[in-house]
Amino acid sequence: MMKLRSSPASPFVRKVRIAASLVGLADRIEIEDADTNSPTDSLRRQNPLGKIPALVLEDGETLYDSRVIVEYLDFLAGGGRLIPAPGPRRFQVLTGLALADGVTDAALLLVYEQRWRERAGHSAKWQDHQSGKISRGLASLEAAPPPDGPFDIAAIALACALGYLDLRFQGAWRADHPKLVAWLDAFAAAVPAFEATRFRG
Ligand SMILES: N[C@@H](CCC(=O)N[C@@H](CS)C(=O)NCC(=O)O)C(=O)O
Repeated sequence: MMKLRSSPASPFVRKVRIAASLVGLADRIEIEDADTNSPTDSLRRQNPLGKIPALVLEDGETLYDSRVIVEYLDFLAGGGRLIPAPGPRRFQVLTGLALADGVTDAALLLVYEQRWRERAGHSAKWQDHQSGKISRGLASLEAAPPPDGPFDIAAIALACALGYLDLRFQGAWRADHPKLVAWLDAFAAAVPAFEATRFRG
């Protein structure tokens, strides 16, 4: 069995779990929680960055980050299912992935600001800077929403970004992004792993 170092609320872990399910490899992956804050957790030996997800292969080698893991799973499944083969479409999908992951990164930084810094150290300027990435990213996706399938790595990443905004920011994005709301509904209906990996903390 491969081992996925995880945490139940992580949007990047969710992306890998949904990808694994879509390519039919979920039953070859054991989910093992990691404590990213603990210096003694083996995670920091598996991934010096101390970040999840990290996928420990059967021979002990570890792959990270989520994009690399998804590419590996796609490769194991025969290739070209979640990430197109080299060609123009591949670069469009990878750019869509970068945008969705960038929204998630900015949302995580906002959460980490609350979690890691004392209140007196909170910076409105920094928070605005990160919020701007989220709002511009969502505005550009609302203007040209992705297709309602087939769902590739960019679509999975977007669903996880929106799911994370629902989880940590009370779904405030929904009011101004009706097309993305409809898109996420279609994704959830077509991809049962989305609901199955929802954090219920
Ligand atoms: N680019 C990475 C981002 C992973 C990431 O930010 N993971 C978060 C949890 S969702 C984490 O491990 N945070 C702990 C830390 O930054 O120390 C990926 O795609 O896997």
